[in-house]
Amino acid sequence: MSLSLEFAELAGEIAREAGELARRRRDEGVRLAATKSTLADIVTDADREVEELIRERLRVARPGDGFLGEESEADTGDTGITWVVDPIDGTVNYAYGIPAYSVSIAAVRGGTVPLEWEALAGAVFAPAMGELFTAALGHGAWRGEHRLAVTSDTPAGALLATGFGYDPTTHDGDLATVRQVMTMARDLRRGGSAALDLAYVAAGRLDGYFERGLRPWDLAAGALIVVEAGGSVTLLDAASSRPMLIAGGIDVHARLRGILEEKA
Ligand code: LIP
Repeated sequence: MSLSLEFAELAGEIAREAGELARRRRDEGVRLAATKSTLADIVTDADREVEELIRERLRVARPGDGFLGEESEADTGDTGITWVVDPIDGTVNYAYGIPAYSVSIAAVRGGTVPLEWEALAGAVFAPAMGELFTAALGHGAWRGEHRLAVTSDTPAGALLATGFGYDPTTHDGDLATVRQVMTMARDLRRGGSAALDLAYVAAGRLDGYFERGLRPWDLAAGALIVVEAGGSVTLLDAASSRPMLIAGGIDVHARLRGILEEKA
């Protein structure tokens, strides 16, 4: 079995186990553990517990690999492989009891600069919906046993998704971006989990997605799933503090890039 397929299988297994833990903790009641960059940027006890489980499973299965997670110390490892993990993506949804949250696990090689790395495998598991999205480099993207493909035709305009950061001072600029992008859209969705938004682009449930300010763990698995489903993913203003991620089928990605590069 190729390394990417082996990693995709491992990521999927761990994402399922971690997601079931997150779902149990949600049913038991969620406790706020702390706030981070702003009052709106929360972390729950479950975020930390789920990341600890994922980290321990990877330590046993892949000793020496690096780890870059949202809620714990980074570790560069010594194998050249790094696991990029968001234990609960869509944390605010999770805290409010909205089912659109996911566990995102990716294996990358060649450093941890988003999209400069070589993504080998990714898994996004949505516990409340019981859906596992996976991709292995060169082996396609899947929802369970179902092969995924991005959309290619948007005669009524593109169904797009986006998101907004935790810093309220960024909202005006992001809303101006939405106004610009709506010229190519039929409608807009704001799901609250970047990993799920990307998985939905890969599954053809969205035509495209754009969002400023994502962290590596928000996008690592979902970006590979989109590419392996025949789509394109680009980080505009990659060197800035709030790079713009765009994702979609080839045509939608090109149209998003045309509008957003002008704006940048
Ligand atoms: C979230 C992203 C979402 C974004 C939120 C937040 P978290 O990640 O998945 O797309 O709009 O601001 O960054 O914090 O739930 O892991």
